[in-house]
Amino acid sequence: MFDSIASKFSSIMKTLSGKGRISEKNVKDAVEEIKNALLDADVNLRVVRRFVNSTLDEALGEKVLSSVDPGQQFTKIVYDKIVSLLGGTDEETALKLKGKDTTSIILLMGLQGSGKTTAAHKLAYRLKKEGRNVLLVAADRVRPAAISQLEVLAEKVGVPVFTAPGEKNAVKVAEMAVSKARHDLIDTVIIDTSGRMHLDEELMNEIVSINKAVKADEKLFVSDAMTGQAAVDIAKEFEDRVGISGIILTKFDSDTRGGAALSIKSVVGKPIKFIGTGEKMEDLEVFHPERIASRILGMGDVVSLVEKAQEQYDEKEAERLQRKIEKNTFDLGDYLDQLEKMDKMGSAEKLIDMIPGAKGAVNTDDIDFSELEREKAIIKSMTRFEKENFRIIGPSRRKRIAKGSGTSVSDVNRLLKKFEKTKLMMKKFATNKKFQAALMKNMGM
Ligand SMILES: Nc1nc2c(ncn2[C@@H]2O[C@H](COP(=O)(O)OP(=O)(O)O)[C@@H](O)[C@H]2O)c(=O)[nH]1
Ligand SMILES: [Mg+2]
Repeated sequence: MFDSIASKFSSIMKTLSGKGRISEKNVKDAVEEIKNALLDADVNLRVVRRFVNSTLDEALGEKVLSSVDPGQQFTKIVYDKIVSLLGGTDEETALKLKGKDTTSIILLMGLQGSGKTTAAHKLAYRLKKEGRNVLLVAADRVRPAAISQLEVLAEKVGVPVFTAPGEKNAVKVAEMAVSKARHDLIDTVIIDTSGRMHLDEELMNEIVSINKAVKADEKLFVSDAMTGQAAVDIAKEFEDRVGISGIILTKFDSDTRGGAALSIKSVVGKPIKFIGTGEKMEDLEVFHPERIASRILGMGDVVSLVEKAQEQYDEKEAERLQRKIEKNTFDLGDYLDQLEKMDKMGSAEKLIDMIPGAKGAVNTDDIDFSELEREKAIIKSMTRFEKENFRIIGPSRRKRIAKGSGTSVSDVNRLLKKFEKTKLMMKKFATNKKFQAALMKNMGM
């Protein structure tokens, strides 16, 4: 998502950056291009108008035109606008659940196929990891297969599911589940409900009744990002009828233009709390407007990247690695470790999206995965001493390593050259903090 709008925004920002002076006309032209980019991304027309007018107002003010680096100032303004367009503060996006000594209830609602059942098990997985005691409730009594779908997913996560076989009435199912949860001292109940293909009265009434019966702490509207502006209208309808506390935007991993994500907060007035980025239980991320905004502006998503990487390592190892990078003792053995972890960290594509400057510059089609396999084989053919001291690997060692790994001397040469370069880069970005500070500075913060 956002690929096309991101490439447009990056090029708009580039035309203004680095200029010592920019004229009123420069600003107006840039804003006009921004307007077109937003419209192309299928952003709500009224939202676009508001965005454009307020950007123009600020950008034409004294502060920008007469500043030392007007391009940077302009970027900062646009960045802030996108952040507020996308959504709220961390506090607004956090789930509002009660303490673990009582039972909190999360109600999921939305159209059929929007990803409710998938989101239910993803939320269960996340909350279980946070130490909560979760019960999933199959309150979709319309689709015959819905109950077993939730059962299968719940089993994957390892949480119980309340199915109430034979009960047709969703409100009753929800009520029974909640009283069972209270009795069993379960602290979190996630209710998966039914959806229709279109909005209809019956569906609305059912949700209203369920909510009346259970008084949910979180009423999350699950919305398919691929639905575009229609998703925004439907969300508004649910907000008016039931009242929602937040939005889960699913299928963020699809290549839609991003219009729904950029409009829904302004139109509905409720924050996006999570995004679904795949079909598996771990593919649910907390929504961070700042990160998406910097992704759209081509600044990359350094913070997400660092977090994602760190999730995979236990903290100790991360610290060890950090120290090695700081002390410049990162060796080929460590490099091999990283290569082997890459599979765990998700697709290379997801990662590249988040590296500043890499978007557009690196095409995942260009990544030669067989090359990475070759590199692993080469390093595995080295002695420990060689791994720790790559500079001692002279011609005869190279020959031996190539033979041992079934590669050629030029493959070995290439790896060593690349490793040397990597070490240089690491030296530059010695710590994440410094890296982040550099980025902030770059953005004029
Ligand atoms: N790629 C992707 N697929 C998703 C995501 N969320 C749900 N899906 C898929 O969308 C389809 C409908 O999801 P489901 O949870 O059954 O929708 P429901 O009818 O609202 O309960 C399923 O095939 C899911 O695997 C997501 O974030 N990314
Ligand atoms: Mg479902």
